[in-house]
Amino acid sequence: MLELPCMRLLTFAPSHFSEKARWALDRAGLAYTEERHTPLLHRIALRRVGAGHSVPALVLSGRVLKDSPSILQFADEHLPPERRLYPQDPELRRLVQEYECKVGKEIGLSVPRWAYFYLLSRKDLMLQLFLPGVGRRQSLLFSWLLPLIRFLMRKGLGINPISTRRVEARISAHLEEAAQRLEGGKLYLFGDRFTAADLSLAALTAPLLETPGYGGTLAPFAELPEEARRTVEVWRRHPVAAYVERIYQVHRREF
Ligand SMILES: N[C@@H](CCC(=O)N[C@@H](CS)C(=O)NCC(=O)O)C(=O)O
Repeated sequence: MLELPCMRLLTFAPSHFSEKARWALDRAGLAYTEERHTPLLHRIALRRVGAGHSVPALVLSGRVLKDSPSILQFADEHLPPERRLYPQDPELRRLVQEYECKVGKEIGLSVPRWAYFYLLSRKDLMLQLFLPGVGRRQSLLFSWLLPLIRFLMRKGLGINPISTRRVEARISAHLEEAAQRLEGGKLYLFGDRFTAADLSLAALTAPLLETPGYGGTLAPFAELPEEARRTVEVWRRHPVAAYVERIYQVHRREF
């Protein structure tokens, strides 16, 4: 394992964007300390290190990487050419980067909006999801401030029944498109190797599918309302679910 001084990865326990970053750092064999925070209170820690307003953020000595694509690119610099996440071929590299950005918008940003519609009002599930690994003081504060945090998150993310149907349709459409890309028994989204595109699609959909090996916390399926369970069941039967499971089995711990 390569030791670079002072690497800290700031995350939320259930965050799939954080899982993306963890996966790439693990793949590159880079040692880091994960520091978990909770929504809204995380902004204090991020401001202190000069990051943006979202997790993951990777704090290195002298600089901060403020989002998952820059963390993947940094990790990639520490991988041998045959295990890189971004292809050497410029055209293929462009396609992979374009896809990483697209799946971040269409699945990445939609998953929390969809899930919070069902979870925000459940204090027990919110604490179960967000508190593992968080410091004692922040845990108490999060638990105490949850009604306010819930209100601000609902308002800030525009969570309501109509937006929930909209993000649900966006997730389903993206899964369809990915399935088409994989048609004909293709193992990977681009070219014949595992790339940042596969890592991104797998990490960002895994919490919806409860894929074995997912490194973040998950809301227990049985605790979800019936309506949410029905949607998740449809997604779990989608051909992309089997692809995500295989990508996790083969590539999540291959180092
Ligand atoms: N484009 C960013 C998106 C990260 C993102 O949306 N993170 C969520 C958690 S999964 C977050 O920090 N939300 C809180 C906020 O934006 O205040 C990335 O790829 O890292």
